[in-house]
Amino acid sequence: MRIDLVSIFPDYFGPLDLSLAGKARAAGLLEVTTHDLRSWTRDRHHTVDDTPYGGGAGMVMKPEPWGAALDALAPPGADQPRLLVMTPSGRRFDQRLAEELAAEPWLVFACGRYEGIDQRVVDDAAQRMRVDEVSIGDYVLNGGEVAALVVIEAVVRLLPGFMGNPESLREESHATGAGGGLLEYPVYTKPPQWRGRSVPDVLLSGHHGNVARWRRDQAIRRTAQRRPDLIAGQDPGDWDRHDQQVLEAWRAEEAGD
Ligand code: JFB
Repeated sequence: MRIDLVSIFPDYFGPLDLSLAGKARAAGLLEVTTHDLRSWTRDRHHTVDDTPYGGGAGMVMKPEPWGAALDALAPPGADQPRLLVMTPSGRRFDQRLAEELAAEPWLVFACGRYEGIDQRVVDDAAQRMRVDEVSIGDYVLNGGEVAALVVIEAVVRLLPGFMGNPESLREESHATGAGGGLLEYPVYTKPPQWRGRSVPDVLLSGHHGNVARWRRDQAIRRTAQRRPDLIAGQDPGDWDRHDQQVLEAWRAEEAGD
């Protein structure tokens, strides 16, 4: 996969040389290039912002440098990337979108600052490439750089050949597909006693069936407690009688009976 990142703060992307994305790059699965938007300005002061039409607070990113950047990275008529424009008013990023993006050969991230990018940049690019305006969640950041790092980390670990064991991807919280959509069970390691707290006996029992059942019970109880929205979205075909009983027992406990 090829990734291009455009920003006025390309130094934000330093972490991509480390750990996850760093490994993927070393393995030749990923090629990342960062770009300074100001290199596509033409005035002496390398201006990238201006006051908003219609008035209001803050500044807006001018369309010309963004248009020149996208034309340089993806000349009209040549192969086109999928463009991700990070914005608090975008489509919510989730595991489904991460999986979709992991199947793309080429992503370009537009990371704005100030009050965002002149909307005509998105509308113009969409005439020749797939464009998604994407948000990583309902909170306010100062710019798109950190959001792009979040998306890249979620996508890169899904690249075929990146993870040693694809089984480990299937069991995770927010995994999609059959059996997915529950939060993960709690995990423990040695020592068996720590500060007066024991590891649950079943995990030391060596009884794999009981371990699997206990973990599923814990996943159901945790999900009901923390993310009732995920319980509502479960496929009834994935739930057996015992699962249903665990959920009912949890609800009874919560109700105090
Ligand atoms: C992304 C950004 C700003 C308008 C602009 C560019 N989940 C998220 N929260 N905030 C952002 C985001 C994502 N993805 C985000 C790009 C930009 C925020 N800003 C600042 C703040 C409020 N309204 C500029």
